[in-house]
Amino acid sequence: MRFTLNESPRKLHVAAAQIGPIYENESRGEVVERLIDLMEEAARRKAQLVCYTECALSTFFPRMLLSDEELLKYFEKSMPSPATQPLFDRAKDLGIGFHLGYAELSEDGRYNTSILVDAEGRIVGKYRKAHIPGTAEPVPEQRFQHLERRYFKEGDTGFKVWDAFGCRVGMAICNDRRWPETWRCMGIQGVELVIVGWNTPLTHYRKAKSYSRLAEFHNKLSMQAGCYQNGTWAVGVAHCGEEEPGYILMGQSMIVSPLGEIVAMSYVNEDDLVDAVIDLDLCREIKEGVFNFELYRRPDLYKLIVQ
Ligand code: ING
Repeated sequence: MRFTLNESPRKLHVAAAQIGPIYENESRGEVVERLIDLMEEAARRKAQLVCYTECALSTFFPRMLLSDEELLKYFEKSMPSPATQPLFDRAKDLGIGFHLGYAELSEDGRYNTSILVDAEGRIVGKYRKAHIPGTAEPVPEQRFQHLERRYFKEGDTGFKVWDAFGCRVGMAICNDRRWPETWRCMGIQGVELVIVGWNTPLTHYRKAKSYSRLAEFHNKLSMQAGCYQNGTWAVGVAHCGEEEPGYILMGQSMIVSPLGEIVAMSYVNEDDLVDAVIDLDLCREIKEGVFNFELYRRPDLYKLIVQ
């Protein structure tokens, strides 16, 4: 039996570095150590790109109502920041690229942000979360809040695609993955790999009771549809586990093919590394086939979508 994958000139070894519960009293330094442990495992497995999750540096603080002062301790004022410099240094030593989601404090406001860093330690891409879920005001009867609309401005970067790691790479963050427009904007730019981190509370807010049993299905549905309908690979990375008693975040870090198949997925709710060697030329089966945009797409009929 011929092992042909190695002959594919465009293969990339990617890894999803899932992070388990991060407790409120855990320091940035302790979290970065966990991230570096996962990066070293990725390097041992010869991965070329390790992907972290959304807001990977702290507990998922939008569950709490915080004062402006308490809030600021969760934000990075620069990138690299003093806390994340060791991550950049280790990555450069190991010659491995990475994706990182973090809470960004910039001169024009607070954003839910992610960056793509190449194997030389250069930030080659930056994305700010467009679709900000939850509420700006606490919901009185809820034990856990989801105050992302209080803490983050809606992202202004739009959905870009960069040439990196020998392919076309895009980024999205959490709720973005549920919106087909996110994927299509990158699909139109020829994306071949989408990296998306998530913090998805299984303990859905009260009004979502009707579908909270479907949380894991909706996650797979969003990821698999996005990949298939745009002919792209995706690496999805969870921040998961029980952050405090009764507040449980979903896992399911996964790698999905352009055919819409989940080729690897985490089956635990703690720190975990899920990796795969992906064949980027598989995207062409879709991009030149069933979803050949040039041939089949009808933008003349889609104006409603942007009105
Ligand atoms: N979290 C959730 C997500 O989109 C959510 C918010 C949960 C929206 C369930 C709708 C239903 O996965 C973040 N951080 O966006």
